[in-house]
Amino acid sequence: MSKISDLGEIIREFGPHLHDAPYDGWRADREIERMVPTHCPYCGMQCGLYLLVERGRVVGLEPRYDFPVNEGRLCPKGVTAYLQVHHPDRLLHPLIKRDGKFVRASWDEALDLVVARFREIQAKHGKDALAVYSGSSLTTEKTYLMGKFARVALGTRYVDYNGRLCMVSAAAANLKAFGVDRGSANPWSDIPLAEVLLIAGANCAETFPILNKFLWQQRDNGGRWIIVDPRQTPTARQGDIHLQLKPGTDVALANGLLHVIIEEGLTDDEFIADHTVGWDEVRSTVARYTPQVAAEITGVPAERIVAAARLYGRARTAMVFHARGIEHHSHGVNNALAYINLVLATGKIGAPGRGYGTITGQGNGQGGREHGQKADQLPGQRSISNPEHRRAICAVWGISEEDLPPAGVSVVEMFERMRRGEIRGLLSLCNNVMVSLPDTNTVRRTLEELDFYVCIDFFMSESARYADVVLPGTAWSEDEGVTTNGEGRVVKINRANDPPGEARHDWWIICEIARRLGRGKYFPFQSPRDIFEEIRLASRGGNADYYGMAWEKIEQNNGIFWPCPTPDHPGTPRMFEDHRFYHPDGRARFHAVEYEPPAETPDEEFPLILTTGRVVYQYLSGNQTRRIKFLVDQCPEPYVEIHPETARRLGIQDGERVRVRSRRGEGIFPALVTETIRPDTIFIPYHWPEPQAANLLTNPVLDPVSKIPEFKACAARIEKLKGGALPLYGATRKGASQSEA
Ligand SMILES: Nc1nc2c(c(=O)[nH]1)N[C@H]1C(S)=C(S)[C@@H](COP(=O)(O)OP(=O)(O)OC[C@H]3O[C@@H](n4cnc5c(=O)[nH]c(N)nc54)[C@H](O)[C@@H]3O)O[C@H]1N2
Ligand SMILES: Nc1nc2c(c(=O)[nH]1)N[C@H]1C(S)=C(S)[C@@H](COP(=O)(O)OP(=O)(O)OC[C@H]3O[C@@H](n4cnc5c(=O)[nH]c(N)nc54)[C@H](O)[C@@H]3O)O[C@H]1N2
Ligand code: SF4
Ligand SMILES: [Mo]
Repeated sequence: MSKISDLGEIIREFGPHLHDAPYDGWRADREIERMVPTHCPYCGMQCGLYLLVERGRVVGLEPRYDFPVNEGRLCPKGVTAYLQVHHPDRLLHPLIKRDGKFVRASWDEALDLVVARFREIQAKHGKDALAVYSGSSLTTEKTYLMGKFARVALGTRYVDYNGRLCMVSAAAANLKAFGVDRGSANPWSDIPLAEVLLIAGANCAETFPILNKFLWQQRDNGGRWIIVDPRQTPTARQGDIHLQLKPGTDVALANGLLHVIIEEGLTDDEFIADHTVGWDEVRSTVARYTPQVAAEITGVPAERIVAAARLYGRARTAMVFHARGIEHHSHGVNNALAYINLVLATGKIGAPGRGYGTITGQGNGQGGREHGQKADQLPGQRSISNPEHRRAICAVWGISEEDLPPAGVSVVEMFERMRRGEIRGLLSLCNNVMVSLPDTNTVRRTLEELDFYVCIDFFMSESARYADVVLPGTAWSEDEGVTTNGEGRVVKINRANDPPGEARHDWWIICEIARRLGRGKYFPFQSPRDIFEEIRLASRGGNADYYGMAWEKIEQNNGIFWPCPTPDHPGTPRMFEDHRFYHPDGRARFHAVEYEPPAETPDEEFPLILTTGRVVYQYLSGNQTRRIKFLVDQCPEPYVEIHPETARRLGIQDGERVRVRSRRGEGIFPALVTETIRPDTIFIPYHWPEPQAANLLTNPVLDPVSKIPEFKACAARIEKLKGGALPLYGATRKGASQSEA
């Protein structure tokens, strides 16, 4: 039988329903009893805000002027974030599925069932028959707990996290090039000091709106921007040079830029000689990428490539940033390495205004990839395959080395193993695979076939609907802990209200399952602070060293940048200042990379390139933002961006509903006919579930190193619907890509 007997009933009970600002939040006579300083739950900027508490309820928020990242600014998601807290859709008690329907259960009943089923599965199929899938919208304390829980409580090798869909290509490239993975080598306050910014595959205006504060300061100082994106995004429109490349061709573009920089004598030969390894191979590789060759592959005119190379190469100070546009590819790691080559060849790193960064996605995208919830990682950015690292962590955890499982596999590979029946049960916290994993049709079948699936969330997600047990966890305002923002700044999240109904803290739920599995002595935590204290010890001596931090110290300093190895250490806002990198010889590594096309390229049957991404008004799988009326009013549904030339050829009107099809699935979307996209490319924002999930179409092929899926390029076609589809204005018109930034 299907795992869901009545979807309508689930939606009626658990939403998504729309929720607007409660009127009494805005009464003139309201009595705010507390203003709790904390940070936005959404993106990696981690803007500072106060939650306003009245009679124990969060009734509003105010931006924090004292927090240097946002200085009183918030974006549309930030200002409405508090509406999640007492939202009518909140999950208030545990649910157990019986005959395809969710039935209310007590905590004892639900947890006993979880433990009994886990034991049964492991007894029958071995320890590795269970998998844990976690997230990075969690505090670092919880992310640490998830890695430890998988390895120590369940004893399974299978644990991974949603940063696998997000940051891992950049992380792998950083590790290869610099020997350490801190997304941004520089604090964002360096941005205004750069003469030139090169921003590749990042639509900051929509995805990191408050970063614009720094970007515009840089412009005010006379700075210039080079933007690399297949779409003329709100970010690209503000740029000086827009390199509107074909999706998936960044290596050719970056190699072409470096070719020109070498030709024009703009390399920093002293820096290359003193601080790097591998230059000769890179130089001979890029020799083949003349501007003409690069133009041929990327579709960007050769003279623009030359102009951009000169602008970046001649600048005294400059910074390179990239995000998922170059990383969500089957060659995502190579894409990032190609841009890092530019930075190293010109020595533009390690000084104010000279720098590099990948812009981290989720609120705790950085912290969530440091302390052991990655398939191959142990706390402190240690490797689970390194005997010395294993020894260090086993000593902290008090387990013997034989009991520490080996490396697991990435989430997409875990799902493959579920499909093959090797993994039979799944515990997930903080992700929504039915929207966010590629190839939704296969994901759905996999969830249907799992023996046992437990989901911890505070809203019923499209994935949780397939669970056997749903446990109500806590929203960000209900717990304490730390997150690390995209700069590497560790900040403190504070508690404003109690969990509603019978909802429990995520960390309590995990520790309680461990206790009931008989592993309680390894999880003695009474509070998140206890967990933080263990992270300090477990990260000590690792790359991401938090040993010198304390919650109070973090709050007093408006955050502390890691590494912070000793209690008297002030933290490290700017990495590589002395041009010492983290490889044993202190040198950074060049990597010669060749252009290779995406796994799927257009052909007669599927003649267009589909790329996917975001809009400013929705967040990730949308499980949090598709319930907030203001955000839904601005952008209620996905759409497909089509160039007017392509639309004309297919006879498609702006606003008309069309079918988009790929080798894996199809969906119906209103057409947004716009000149801002390349004629060979279409774009769909991915925040919605079936039947309008962009991921019904995407290709689950992985980068061989980082194992990130190719969300940003697959082959697709557009079909006109028979019977004439009604144009739909309004909804799509308000899509942020259409608005002037
Ligand atoms: N509003 C909002 N903000 C968010 C999020 C959200 O969901 N909503 N999510 C957060 C998270 S987790 C993340 S990871 C970040 C993501 O932040 P971004 O990476 O900025 O967001 P995307 O829209 O996924 O992709 C960025 C751009 O890549 C371009 N692109 C597509 N293919 C290519 C290519 O081959 N090469 C190049 N150079 N560019 C390409 C797209 O046109 C798009 O404009 O945003 C964070 N902030
Ligand atoms: N096609 C396509 N697909 C993509 C992308 C793309 O650009 N294109 N981007 C990818 C990227 S970069 C990312 S990061 C992923 C994100 O993909 P997911 O991580 O799967 O999506 P989220 O919406 O973040 O899911 C988080 C879930 O956990 C819940 N949650 C949030 N915080 C907490 C908490 O503190 N406690 C508990 N218990 N629950 C919590 C939310 O309600 C939500 O249901 O999507 C990826 N998928
Ligand atoms: S920029 Fe990011 S952290 Fe800041 S308010 Fe918007 S979503 Fe929140
Ligand atoms: Mo992300």
